[in-house]
Formats: sequence, C-alpha cells, structure tokens
Amino acid sequence: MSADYVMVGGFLGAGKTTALLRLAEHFSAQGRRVGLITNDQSHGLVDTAMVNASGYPVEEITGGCFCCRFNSLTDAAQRLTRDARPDVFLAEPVGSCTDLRATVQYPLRQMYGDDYRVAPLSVLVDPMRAARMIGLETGRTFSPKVQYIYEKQLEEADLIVINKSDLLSAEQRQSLAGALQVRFPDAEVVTVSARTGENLDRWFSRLIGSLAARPSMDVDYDTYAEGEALLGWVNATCRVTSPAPFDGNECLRAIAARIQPALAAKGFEVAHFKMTLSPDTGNDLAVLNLVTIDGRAESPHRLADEVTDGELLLNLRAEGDPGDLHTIAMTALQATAHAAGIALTIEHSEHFRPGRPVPTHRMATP
Ligand SMILES: Nc1nc2c(ncn2[C@@H]2O[C@H](COP(=O)(O)OP(=O)(O)OP(=O)(O)O)[C@@H](O)[C@H]2O)c(=O)[nH]1
Ligand SMILES: [Mg+2]
Repeated sequence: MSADYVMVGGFLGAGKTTALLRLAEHFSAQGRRVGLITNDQSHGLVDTAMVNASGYPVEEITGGCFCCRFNSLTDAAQRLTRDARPDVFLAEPVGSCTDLRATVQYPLRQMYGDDYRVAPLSVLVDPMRAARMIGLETGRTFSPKVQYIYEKQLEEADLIVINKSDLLSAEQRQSLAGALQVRFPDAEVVTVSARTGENLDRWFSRLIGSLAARPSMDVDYDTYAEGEALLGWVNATCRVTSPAPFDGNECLRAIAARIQPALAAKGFEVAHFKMTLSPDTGNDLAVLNLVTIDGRAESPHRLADEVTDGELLLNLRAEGDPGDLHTIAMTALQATAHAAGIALTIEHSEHFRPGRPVPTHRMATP
C-alpha cells in the first residue's frame, strides 16, 4: 500500500515546522501514523529538536536540500517505514530551496509511484514578508537574487498558503490574497494561521488530491545559486550548565537581545534566527524565533521550570557574510553566559554559504 507524501515548502521563517506539527496532529487524530522529515544544509537543527519534543518520529536530512540529496530522502523514508511504519510522510525542505516539483515531486512520482502518493505542493508564506516582497508594503527585504528564489517558490506552488493570518486585518488578508492570486494564477491561495488553527481544515482538505500535472517551471540555476550564496548560515550546538537553576527562556531572550542589534548595525536582513534550549531531563523546550531584522523576537514555547543543564541550539540564516554572522552569534552566546554565570561550551559550530544546487534528478514533466 502506498503512503501519502506531503511536502510543505516556503521561504525561511514562513511557519513550515509549526504548520507541519499541526498537520501531524490532524492526521494522528484520524488514526493515521505520521513520520516527519526535516532538512537543512547542516546538522544541529532547531526543527528536529522541535519535532522530537512533540514526540513524532523524525528523520533529519542534512548536508544539502532534498533535491540535491534525493537518495537520502528516499532512504530516510525507508528508515521511518522500518521503525514507525508511517502511512503519511510530512517533509519540510530547506526554506531557501526551489524547483521542488521538478527535482523531488516528479522524480518521486515517476520512480516511486507505487510507494508514495505525492500530494499537491504547498508553499507557505509569511504575510509581512510577502507583502514587502510583492511591493504591497515597504520595509526591509532581500536582494533581487534572493527575491528570485522567493518568487520561484510561489510560481511552482499548487497551494499558496498565507500563514499567520492572526497578524492580519481583514483588509490586509484580502489585498495580499488578491495580489498573490493575480500574480500566481496557477495556484489556489488559502489563508490560515498555524498558530491559532484558523482555516487549517480548508488547507488540509486540499492535500488529499494529487499534484497538478503541469510542466515544471523554467529556473535559471545561475541566479538561483547566486541568490542562495547571498545567504549566510550559522549552526551551533552548545552545552550549558550552571551551579544554580536559571531561567532558560530569559537566557534565549538575552542572547537574541545581543544578536539582533549587532545584525542590524551591519545592515543584515534576517531570514530566520531560531534557538532552542532543551534541558537534559524531561521533554520541555524553550524556543525563540526572529523572522525579520525589524521584527520582535518571539518565544512560541517556554520552559515551565528553571534549568541547570541542557543543550542550546542556534540556527541563524540571514543575508550577510557568514564569518560576520558567526562572530556576532558566538560573541553573544559567550557574553550572555558570562553575564548570567552560566558555563557555555560550544560543542559544534559552523558557518557557510549554501553551495550551488545540483539536483540528483530534474524532470520537466510529471
Ligand atoms: N503569529 C503567528 N506566528 C506563527 C504562525 N506560524 C508560525 N509562526 C511563527 O513563525 C516563526 C517561524 O516558524 P517556523 O515554523 O519555525 O518557520 P519555518 O518555515 O519552519 O522556518 P525555517 O525552517 O527556518 O525555514 C515562529 O516564531 C513561529 O512561532 C502563525 O500562524 N501565526
Ligand atoms: Mg522549519
């Protein structure tokens, strides 16, 4: 019997992981077994920590996007099948990745059509980012080549899912949905809130169908590669210990309070800056996110109790020099720990620009 394969793309920070966890709840409530697949250019993923904390089986594909690591994607699905026998796979590609229809969906359908029923391609958008990108509102945004990736993501969508509707007025919803529909007529536009649950059923009901059979879009891989290379990536895994219990939520807030102004001073636009703090005991988790440089850092999950030791993960993706991003992040981690009397050891850290995307397969038609 074939399993459903649902991929939810969209730019960094749009709310993919939040929405996929909602989708996992939705399918679980129907008695279905879900397996999640997270993906990033490198390891030490905040997303995997979030999925783990929610208790769903998860496989992480690191070292490149799904399209460039297609065999890792199918291997991950097979490992999940062996361990948890999911009948629906929920996959989150890297937020700077596009051309997923031609490089992931169509190859899966052509080569593994007996194993997977490939659902329509959803592309999530953050409404503030989208309104700036398409010129409905002014404010900080990315360079044109990064914008190219953003627009290509929307162009290939079956479903453009405007997320975070809880942040929008009725007029803002209408004008954004209208503008996206005119610009991307092949897609159905739905507006939801993964946070409040508003209208999620409408979106989820569309995932039962199958991928629209249309030719894949044209992509200029030079512009795509140059766009990705404008983004800097920092991942760090740290061990924190303290002789006295400390407030883990406040610790993340204090780190962000140092990083955000330092990035702003350099003129770097944030794509997504996220951190988690997982205490060594229990399943609780503190999460902090920032999705634009002029936005406000948020803590969608807070630790209920103080902590004495745990693992702190930092993932920063911004348009800026990776070396500078790394220095800013490491300085803030050490300075915050020092000020709070916490011992912080950086066990792993790396910084880089994503390499040129070289898909394993590329299929022009379904
Ligand atoms: N207000 C609001 N915030 C949301 C909603 N959905 C997600 N967020 C927040 O948006 C931020 C980014 O969410 P994620 O789910 O981590 O986004 P993502 O697309 O998975 O990000 P990357 O994996 O880095 O590309 C977090 O602060 C979320 O809590 C929503 O419906 N409303
Ligand atoms: Mg995510």
